[in-house]
Amino acid sequence: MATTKVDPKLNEGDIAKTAKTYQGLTSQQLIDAYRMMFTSRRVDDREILLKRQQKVFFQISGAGHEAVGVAAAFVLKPGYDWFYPYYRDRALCLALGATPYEMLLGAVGAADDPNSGGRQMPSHWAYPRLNVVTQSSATGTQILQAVGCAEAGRYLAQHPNAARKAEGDYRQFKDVHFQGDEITYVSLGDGTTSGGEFWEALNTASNRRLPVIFCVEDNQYAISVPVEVQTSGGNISRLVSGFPNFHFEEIDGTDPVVAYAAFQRASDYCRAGHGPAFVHAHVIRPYSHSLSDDERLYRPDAERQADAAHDPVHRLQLFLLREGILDEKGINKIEREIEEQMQADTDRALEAAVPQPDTIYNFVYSPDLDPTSAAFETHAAAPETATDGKPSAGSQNVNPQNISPQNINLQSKASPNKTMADLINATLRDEMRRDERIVIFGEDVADASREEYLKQKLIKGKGGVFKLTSGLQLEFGSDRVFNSPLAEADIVGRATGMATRGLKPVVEIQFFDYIWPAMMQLRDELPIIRWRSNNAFSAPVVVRVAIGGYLTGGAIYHSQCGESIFTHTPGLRVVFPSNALDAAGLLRTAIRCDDPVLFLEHKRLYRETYGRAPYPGPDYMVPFGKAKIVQPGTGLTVITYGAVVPRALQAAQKLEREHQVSVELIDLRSLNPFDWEAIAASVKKTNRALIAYEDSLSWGYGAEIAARIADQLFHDLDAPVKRVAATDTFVAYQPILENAILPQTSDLFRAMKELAEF
Ligand SMILES: Cc1ncc(C[n+]2csc(CCOP(=O)(O)OP(=O)(O)O)c2C)c(N)n1
Ligand SMILES: [Mg+2]
Repeated sequence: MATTKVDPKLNEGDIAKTAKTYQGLTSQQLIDAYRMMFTSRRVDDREILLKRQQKVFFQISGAGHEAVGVAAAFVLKPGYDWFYPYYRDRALCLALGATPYEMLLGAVGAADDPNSGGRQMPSHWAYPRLNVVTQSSATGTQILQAVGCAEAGRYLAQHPNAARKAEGDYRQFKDVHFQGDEITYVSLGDGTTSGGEFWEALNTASNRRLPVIFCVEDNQYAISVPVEVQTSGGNISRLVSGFPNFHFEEIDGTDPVVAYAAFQRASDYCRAGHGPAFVHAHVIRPYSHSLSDDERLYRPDAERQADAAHDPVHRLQLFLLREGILDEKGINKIEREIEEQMQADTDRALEAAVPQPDTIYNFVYSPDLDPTSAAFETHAAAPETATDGKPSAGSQNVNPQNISPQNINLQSKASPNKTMADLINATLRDEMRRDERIVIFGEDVADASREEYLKQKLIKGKGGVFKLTSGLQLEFGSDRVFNSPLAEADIVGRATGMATRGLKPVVEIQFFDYIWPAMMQLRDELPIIRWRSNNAFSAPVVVRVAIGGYLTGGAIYHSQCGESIFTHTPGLRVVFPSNALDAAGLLRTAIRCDDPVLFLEHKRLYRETYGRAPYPGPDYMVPFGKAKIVQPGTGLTVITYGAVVPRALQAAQKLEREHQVSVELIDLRSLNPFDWEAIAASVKKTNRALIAYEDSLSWGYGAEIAARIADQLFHDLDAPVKRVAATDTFVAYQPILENAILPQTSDLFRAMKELAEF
């Protein structure tokens, strides 16, 4: 065992009587470790007391997990490495540099709580100065984000210019820093290893040899469910041992010396670029799951007492005494100092200002960049000045008889008018040229993962099942455009981690129908990172999604809509263009803005004759929240978007031709935010409103618009507010059924006529 000199900082009484080191830990470090671990335990105890006094509102402890956290913090570097801890990592955060006072601010929900400003439960750590990234209560969502964080570090090291600031878009407000050899730490409980995202994260980290330390803090229980129910065979190390490229450790996580040595080996391995590490730390949980749980209901006394014998705080205390590093006086002195400071911190925290109710809307969206503003309203370049009007995605119309993407002909026609597919591809290309922070990934989006085939010109490449990303890998390289595994949570979770570091992932979900594995990330993570961290972190990802029906044969799983599920999520911008020009302008706004955006692309419109346009140039933008009046009218207002726009236009033209009723047709273009002013102005003029949408009728997007009109324009109405939408079923395969299910031009015509005649 190596020896070093006793640290001169040690006072007499606290004195280390030995110059030994313990797996590289000096006596002073062990004393510091004790200080941290004891502090962590005492913050828990204090919060528990405050909870019983009803001065705080929730408590979850890190008790029993202190040693492993302190050991990790001693090895890794705050503000240099990155941390995705979970709620038991109080000791880790303290040892990284968070203070007990800051933690108590979180417990009372103070305005100055650095974790969330009183928005999250205590122990949901976020310390930007330490690179501790905001986390949620959802077990396991942090793991894929940590993988994305590590990928971002590697990407930035290879593309250092991407870190530069730039004016005029989100980059102005996003500081990016990287080290080149940083490690991302992520922790989770034994129960959390049961979730799919854990396995997706391990798979990707392994495959890409990412510098991530996965720390499983195995306290044998997930609330009341024991580990053998979660994990086949009861030991997670055994199950993951086959992942290639990993360094594995299985340790007694109640022993800081053992844990320190394990983290040292793990970090050496990761920093050297060999790949990820897996530290399986056996720990204890002496305080029940949380204060809402009483473990005596499911754990007998004998089991709890056996656990208590491994209490890491007591063990280290005994170790320090036994090794003669501290004597009893020294221990008492440390503990007394901590208690005194705790009292002072508690008194201060209890007097801290609470957040004001009128702050609740702060940071739902970026406070810096407003995508509805005039800055995002630019004009199309004259066709000849457009830099790139001929992307490799084709202009051939989709044969509605066959939605199989492979059957789409890719030959561009000579016409200057391009399809929506063309213009989305061209916009992606120009934005990637302009902004090196953009990376594109998703299922099948690359031209070819086996890039040697491309280099040898053996193949043309794929570039998306609908060809929207065609040619981008060829131009920008395989580290900027690449395929993901077939796992939607993997796509969105990693993108979220990357965006937190400052990259701009523009990811693709191949079919809206398959977005649901990513739903936890899309609902509980991506849109809420800014709000829940009180603006300390943000993740302005663009998620492009092919959506919608009218495909003749699309059936249930290639025709779904469901946009209202996402417009119901605060923090997420949702746009849904109906034509090529709007798609280009809205996509550019989505990429340059500072909020996460769900960009819905209707498959039926990708290559439709309706709505083609020349490429509007590399700076064309359409602001969010601004509807387009497709045609003005006075007889009634039709509010719609997406693939219903051309159908409603046909119906409106027929109504005018046959019944001389002029219809004002509004294409909302963006659904959150939406253009209430345009709706209100129109309904005040026509006094009649019909909302038409492709999704099933009940609880759909139009329900909200109808309710607003009824509420705020009641006195302007001459007729009930009407809706036309799909039936309350999924979309069927047989075309006769599909026609009956989805709103058709004839349905729209009938509803418009009835409303006009009311
Ligand atoms: C996705 C999800 N499901 C359920 C819960 C409720 N819940 C909170 S903690 C927990 C148990 C977690 O157990 P484990 O991963 O072993 O961590 P431990 O609390 O034991 O440290 C559960 C079920 C949650 N937060 N998230
Ligand atoms: Mg557990």
